[in-house]
Amino acid sequence: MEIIGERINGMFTDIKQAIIDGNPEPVAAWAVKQTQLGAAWLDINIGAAATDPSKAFKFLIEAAQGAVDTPLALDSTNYDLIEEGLALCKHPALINSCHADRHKIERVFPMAIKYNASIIGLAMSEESGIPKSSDVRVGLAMELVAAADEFGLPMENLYIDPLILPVNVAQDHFIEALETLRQVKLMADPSPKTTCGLSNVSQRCANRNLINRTALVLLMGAGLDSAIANPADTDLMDAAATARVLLNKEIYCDSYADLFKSARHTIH
Ligand code: THG
Repeated sequence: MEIIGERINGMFTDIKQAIIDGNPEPVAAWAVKQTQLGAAWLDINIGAAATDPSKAFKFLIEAAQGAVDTPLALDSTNYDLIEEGLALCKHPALINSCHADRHKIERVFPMAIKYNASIIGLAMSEESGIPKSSDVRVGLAMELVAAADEFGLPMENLYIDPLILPVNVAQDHFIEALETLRQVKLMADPSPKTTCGLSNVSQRCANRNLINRTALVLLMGAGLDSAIANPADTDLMDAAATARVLLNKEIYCDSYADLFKSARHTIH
């Protein structure tokens, strides 16, 4: 399980304030903390409020890279911003994300090849929006898989996101996401990796951490390889480590949970 640390996101008030103040400290602190807790990538998202998105994105990237060597997941719907970000990244990055629309695929996949980046491909499009049915989601995911072949993106550099919605407003969607993961793993050979925005599932719900970790275990059982999540949620990380043992993906030993959580990238 690769954790993409979700915490450097202008949606959180401390990061939003750091952007406003131009203060790299809170960003660097979350970069170090998430890395120490085992994050494989750090998601970088300016949130909704930035007055100068280009400046804010550059600020977050440089603040994170000043603190750690962990590769970055550039989270924006603005591809010009993503391309500026890729040019700043010291390590091969993860482009978050590309919808299954032809004009977006033609913009994003060549950019990934140029910068040796990976891509999160979303099982949605302009025409279908976020489809409810797993069949439509799988069809869109397979268009992204075909694009990887067409543009020469190694399949292990493509992460399919089945799309997770808050369970209190879209309770009927989660099982469709599970089925999408299963089908994508069955249909594509070699299969792409999979990921999702885990915390979406519990937004504006009570007992968020319990919902997040229960969802993560179910998703892992269906074929989830990675998640955008907060590695500072210790119970979540313990549940993920335990699920890996139960799914026979980890050799059992008493310290398995600690091994899973230990930092794999350098902290400056
Ligand atoms: N797929 C992909 N990328 C994504 C998402 C996805 N990026 C953004 C998001 N979804 C994943 N990241 C988050 C980060 C934070 C929260 C949810 C998802 C979150 N934030 C608090 C909230 O809204 O309640 C913020 C408030 C606070 O705690 O301060 O839950 O699906 N590819």
